[in-house]
Amino acid sequence: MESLKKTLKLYFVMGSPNCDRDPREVLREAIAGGVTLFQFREKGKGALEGLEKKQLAQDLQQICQENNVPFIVNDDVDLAIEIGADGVHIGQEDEPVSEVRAKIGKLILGVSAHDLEEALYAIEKGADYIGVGPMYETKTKEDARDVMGPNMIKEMREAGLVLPIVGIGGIGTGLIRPVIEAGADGVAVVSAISKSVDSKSAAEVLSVELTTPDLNVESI
Ligand code: TZP
Ligand code: MG
Repeated sequence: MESLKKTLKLYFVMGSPNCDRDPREVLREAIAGGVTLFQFREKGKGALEGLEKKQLAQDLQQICQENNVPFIVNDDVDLAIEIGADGVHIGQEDEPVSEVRAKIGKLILGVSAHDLEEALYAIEKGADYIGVGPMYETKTKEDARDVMGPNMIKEMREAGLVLPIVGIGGIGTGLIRPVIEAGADGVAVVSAISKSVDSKSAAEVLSVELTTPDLNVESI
């Protein structure tokens, strides 16, 4: 569990609809900037399907493998198994957690949870970590729930939840510390890295903020 917590520190989530250029290039830069985990989330307008989706998944997986960054697939459990991904991330509207756990065996299983009840249920059914969000306003996920803020993570910790937690939604420069201070082990980020013209620097700035507790971001 401790090693997963470290791996979750700077979790980059992305698919081709989140990029203004080749996702392979974006991922290479993001990893060079310090991303510790990657999730392939091929969703939204213009998302690839079928063989094209599989090809992109495998290209991104290879980049992760070359750099020792674990590769997680969003939603598509069959694709994850087929290509030998390191794990799967599912939401509340996807296949039941216990069924996914049965299918993927020991692979990493992440589940999105929006309150304590959903989190406890996911853990009971076999989740390895919980994604909680949206922390802040986001334009990336069309059907995102209302902003809950870092306080939801604090509530989960206060209720005794010890499993790894990652905060997601609207996270960018200057917004990381409240999420970590609320009890998250890491942050999951889409656009702050994927939409940057320099994804390496974008990831570097976030990574510095993650590892420097008293950093005054105004001073960078
Ligand atoms: N789940 C909750 S918010 C979100 C997801 C996938 C999107 C986060 O994207 P961004 O660009 O980091 O706000
Ligand atoms: Mg989903």
